Amino acid sequence: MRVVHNWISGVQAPTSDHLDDTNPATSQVIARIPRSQASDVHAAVVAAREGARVWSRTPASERAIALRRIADALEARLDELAALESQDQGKPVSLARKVDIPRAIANFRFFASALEQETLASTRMADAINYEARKPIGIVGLITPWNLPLYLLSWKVAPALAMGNAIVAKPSELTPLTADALAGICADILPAGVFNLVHGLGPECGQAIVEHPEIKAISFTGGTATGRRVAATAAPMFKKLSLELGGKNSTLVFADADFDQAVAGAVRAGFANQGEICLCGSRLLVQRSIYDRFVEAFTAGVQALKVGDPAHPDTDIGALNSLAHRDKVEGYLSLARDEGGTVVGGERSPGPGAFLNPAVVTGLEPTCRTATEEIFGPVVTVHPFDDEDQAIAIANGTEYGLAASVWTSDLGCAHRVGEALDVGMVWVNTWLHRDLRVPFGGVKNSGVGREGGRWSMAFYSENKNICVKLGDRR
Ligand code: TXE
Repeated sequence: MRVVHNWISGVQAPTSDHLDDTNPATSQVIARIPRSQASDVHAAVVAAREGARVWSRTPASERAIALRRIADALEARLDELAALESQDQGKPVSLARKVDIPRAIANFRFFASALEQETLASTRMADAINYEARKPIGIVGLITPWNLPLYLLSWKVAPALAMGNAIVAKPSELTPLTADALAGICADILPAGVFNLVHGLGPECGQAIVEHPEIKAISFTGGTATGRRVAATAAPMFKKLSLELGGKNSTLVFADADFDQAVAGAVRAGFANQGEICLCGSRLLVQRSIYDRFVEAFTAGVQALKVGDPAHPDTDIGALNSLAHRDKVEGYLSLARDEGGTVVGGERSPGPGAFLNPAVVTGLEPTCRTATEEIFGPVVTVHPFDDEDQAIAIANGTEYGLAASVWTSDLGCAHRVGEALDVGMVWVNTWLHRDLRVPFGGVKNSGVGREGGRWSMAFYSENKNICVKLGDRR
């Protein structure tokens, strides 16, 4: 049984109360983690004060070196971390090894380079020069969810460190293990107090981070309902806030798309990571002329996905993140039937784990609850459309606005639809094809703000303008 502690001031800090951490594929308790309270968060903030003082004075070139050392340390333990992530989250170890951990490594290397390459603007007046300067915020709070644990934690930690901040971070209580490993790596590389990790429940530990007066910025990724609570606390305190929330993303397939490419793309978009990615394409919109043929091919592709032991190299779909989450997803399958849908798949697998076969749902109105609420599991609803306008109207017909993918061979259609969709990110003839320089984030109930590249650099720093009056001619 692994015993996980908080990491405060570069050392493990035990706490009195604990929570069990379970492997969702076996329902076995694999670790005990702290159930931290406000006092633990405050201890982390006290450590972060000293961390912020030292780190903000550390030259950018040295900060970049530290980020690269963290990346190297993660890379050296890639297989171990992939196995840990898979055991903790339920995802196939092949996915963790190919995506989650390599992306965490890339996050640190990317922001080390971004920091070294950054130049700031100056603006010339007739009798003065303005120049921009960046300052660290000080102590930032990072709160992350259970679907892509190290991928998303590193996405926030790397730029926060690059910009000279100290951190108080809280991973999801459901997936604490790779965060614990990262904290141990940081303890060996960063000055004491720069990276502090506290584990615990959202309403107790997470809330304490959001409301701590010395934590001046919050970057949160999680559900929309929780994001609303985080914003309600942080906004009156005038904290910088970045919210990456839920999604109910459409995959739009036009009749002129490359059929096989679109089928494969729609299957991947719908079911990667068990459908537990905020960017997953959980609403499949198909032009009517190819609808029947596409549904048949798509369903065959979904049924060919191998559901099973996340540790097995051939597994495509592992366990959902918890039995409770599986119950939530099953609740939506029942709702789908109640709303008149036909469900193919969605059966439980025998055994103690939170396994669920992927489900394809047809026959639903695109405005029904199943087709507009975030399920966050291996469930895709399929809907026909006649033309671009109808496809855009259906795709924009949810409270979310995170992402979409458009499959067509007509560039005009791709641009018109891409521009008309009320989302933060559109992929054309691909999905989840990511360059770390581009902005990431959503609109409507999918969140506030953008992170990624220069957007992250700006979020995790305070921009200052200094205007220097030039002396009169002599
Ligand atoms: O997220 P939560 P959960 C969606 C998805 C999922 C739903 C809930 O629909 O079913 O959100 O998932 C911490 N103050 N997404 O329960 O509750 C919590 O401890 C401060 C989409 O995992 O939002 C965890 O560390 N923090 C999302 C983090 O917030 C609080 C990915 C996320 O937990 C808190 C995950 C509070 N009051 C879920 N309450 C995406 N966009 O990728 C909880 N937390």
